[in-house]
Amino acid sequence: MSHAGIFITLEGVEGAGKSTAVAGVAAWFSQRGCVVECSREPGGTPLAESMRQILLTPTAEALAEPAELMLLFAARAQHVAHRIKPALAAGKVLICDRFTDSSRAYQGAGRGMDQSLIETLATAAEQGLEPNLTLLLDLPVAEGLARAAARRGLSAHDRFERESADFFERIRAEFLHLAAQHPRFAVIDAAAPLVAVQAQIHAVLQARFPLIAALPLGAHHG
Ligand code: T5A
Repeated sequence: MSHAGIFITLEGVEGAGKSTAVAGVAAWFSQRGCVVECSREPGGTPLAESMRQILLTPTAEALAEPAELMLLFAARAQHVAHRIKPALAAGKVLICDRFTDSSRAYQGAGRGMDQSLIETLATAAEQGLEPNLTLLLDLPVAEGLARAAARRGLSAHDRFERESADFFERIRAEFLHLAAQHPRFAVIDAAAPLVAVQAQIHAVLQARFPLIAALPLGAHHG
């Protein structure tokens, strides 16, 4: 593609299947000749990945809530400036596992932090960037936590996975609230079997990107 790229984000509670879905979205675009990059938040650049370590690793010194919020946005500012914007400027499809909606849901609804502060930080970090499409993988909290636990096996919970079911219920409700407000969202029933989740995602991509959907499979275009 020679024009500005496409920015797609995936959101949802723990274990919703975002990482799994990222690969399916990437395959859909690359089979149609698009150049794709996959990334994640917090993280996505070497410095932002260092911040991810601080954010996810439980430590004796508790991370204060404002520090958590500002560190998330510091990582996001690095990611936007050094990875996402350059990829989009090069005409790529950038697919990101979580973005600012996770801060609205986890820090805003989950932790109860000031949503207007979150929007101020978002304006500073995003520099006008907005996803073209946000796939919300929605499923009951208990199911997501069970999937995440099964995948984790005997390894330790990260800082967020230690939170209560209520915390994740507030997050799920906020994601659904955001999806009802912003047309860039598409809600996917992520409780369905994997093949049905993939089919829903393909249908959304087909509807939102009809020109790309019409390209022959295996096409390469500049
Ligand atoms: N955070 C992040 C904030 O608080 N604020 C922010 O602004 C940001 C950006 C990130 C943490 O940071 C917090 C939120 C998070 O707590 P993380 O390790 O990246 O930490 O956590 P998650 O993003 O939640 O990633 P997970 O790996 O836990 O969940 P996924 O990616 O949604 O799930 P996935 O794809 O790994 O699948 C989980 C398991 O379920 C299976 C998979 O095979 C896998 O084993 N699965 C299915 N099983 C049955 N049916 C299906 N349809 C399935 N889909 C997947």
